[in-house]
Amino acid sequence: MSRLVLVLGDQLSPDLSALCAADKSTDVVVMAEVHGEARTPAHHPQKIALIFAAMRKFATKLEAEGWRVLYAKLGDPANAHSITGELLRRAEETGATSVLATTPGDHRLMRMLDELPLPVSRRPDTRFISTQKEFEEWADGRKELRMEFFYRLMRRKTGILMDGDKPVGGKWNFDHDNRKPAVPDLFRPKPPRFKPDRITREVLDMVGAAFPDHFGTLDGFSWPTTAAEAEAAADHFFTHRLASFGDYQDAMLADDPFLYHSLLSPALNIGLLDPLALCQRAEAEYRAGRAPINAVEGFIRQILGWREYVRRLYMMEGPGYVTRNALAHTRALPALYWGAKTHMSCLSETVRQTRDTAYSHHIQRLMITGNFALLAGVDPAHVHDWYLAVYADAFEWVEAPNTIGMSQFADGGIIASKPYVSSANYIAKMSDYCDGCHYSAQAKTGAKACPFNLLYWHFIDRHEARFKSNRRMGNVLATWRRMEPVRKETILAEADAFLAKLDAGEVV
Ligand code: FAD
Ligand code: DLZ
Ligand code: SF4
Repeated sequence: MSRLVLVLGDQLSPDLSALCAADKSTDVVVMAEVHGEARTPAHHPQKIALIFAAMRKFATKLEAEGWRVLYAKLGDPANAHSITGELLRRAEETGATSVLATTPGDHRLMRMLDELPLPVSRRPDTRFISTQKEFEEWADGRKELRMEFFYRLMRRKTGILMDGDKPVGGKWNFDHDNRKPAVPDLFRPKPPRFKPDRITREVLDMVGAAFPDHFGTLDGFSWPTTAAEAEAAADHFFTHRLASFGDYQDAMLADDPFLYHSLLSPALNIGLLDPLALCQRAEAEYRAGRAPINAVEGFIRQILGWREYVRRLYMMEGPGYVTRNALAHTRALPALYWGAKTHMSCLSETVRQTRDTAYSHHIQRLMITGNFALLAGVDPAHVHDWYLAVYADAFEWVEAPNTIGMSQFADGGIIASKPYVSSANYIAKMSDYCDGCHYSAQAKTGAKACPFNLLYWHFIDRHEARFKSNRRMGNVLATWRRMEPVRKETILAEADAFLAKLDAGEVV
């Protein structure tokens, strides 16, 4: 009796557990482009195009390897427009009586599969370096689940950047060396662009026509859509950009949004690259003397540390995680996140770049869009929906811990030991956004006062009671308490006036 083998849009890996467990001669692979996924939430058109183009090419590859693949294109008249609808349709069509699946990356789809009126055999997703058991044993009984300690466990487990039982370079973490601002440099190597081939062009046309209302442009689409292209992108990064990755990891430049970042997350998250192989390659660059330890450790920590940690935490915390709101924030997401005009140059640049490329790097996500939403008290569920929709690499298992936990402190401090909030100082130091901004990063009050300066103290004032026992917030709270009462009143009144304008939809 044949089974249906489900391959989702972010499961495009030859070693997918469901494929490994299936039998080519009897089982049938099911893949489907569906509105149910593309509109949950309304994803950036580049992200939809990336997934559909990569799915079509992966399906062709599976067929060439002898698999029978039933592939539904978005425009097929019989398309059931949901993953479960497609499985039921294909079961009827083929007479298959059960489904073999690799556990999906979000709780929503797991539940949908659990509710399918067909037996579903779910295999663990083995495309990670850690296991869920390993994480949960590590987490068991710990008061705090800090990434840094799980990362060390992963270093020891894999032997990556280890000399015997000691970390290479004598330290586990070189983050302190990774805070240099950048200056414009015309000769900085640019990430490679992958010119759309015939299949990608067909998908781009279709996506443009099917989702005209989604935020984001398709022009300039150049994401890798096959494993071979993704390997070429990785190769370019390791050869030309890894060595400076560490120094400029936190820097932001309006006209050079990618700097030395790898841009590998979309390909990695849909399964075109293997995380362990990327870490091993980075280590090889260090061992060969081609990249310094601060760059290589910094890069490896993001994948072996953060990526593994957030995956495991998301799975452990369960479906309720995305609804957490520890700071009880309720403001609606301001229209400027969808491109409405703003005088704040850091936000308008980051949102513009997001619209044009479906990408921004970590510090833009954390310290510009995330920081502003947190300071302004935006409902974390709205912030979560935005991040999940607008980035090509966004899948709930990785996006939600970063947004709900790291960025919005909405999990009450599971991931971050203190909220990632900052005034304009940090943005002025790490970027060139403030040059020529309508506001002044130095002005703390008055018409030109940077909104980040006003909202920073507004946030501290609102949450003083909550953070009074947090040692890492001690200095900030003490500064606020010591400030002249008149000055405090001015800051709070100006911040309130700013928020009122924001809520009224005025240009701020
Ligand atoms: P690089 O800077 O080159 O880093 C190398 C790789 O490390 C990335 O490709 C990525 O796979 C991994 N990585 C780096 N930081 C993290 C992290 N914090 N968590 C997990 N993996 C990490 N990353 C996603 O992949 N998907 C998301 O939906 C996502 N949402 C985010 C939301 C917020 C609010 C924040 C603050 C961060 C989010 N990140 C997310 C993490 C990070 O911003 C992106 O992984 C990174 O910007 C991807 O660009 P890159 O490939 O050039 O990364
Ligand atoms: C993100 C996404 C989109 C936009 N479209 C599809 C699709 O049409 N078909 C599909 O199989 N997968 C798609 N995906 C990826 C799924 O949403 C993803 O598998 C789940 O969110 C779990 O990570
Ligand atoms: Fe952003 Fe303030 Fe700098 Fe303007 S002055 S770019 S709003 S941090």
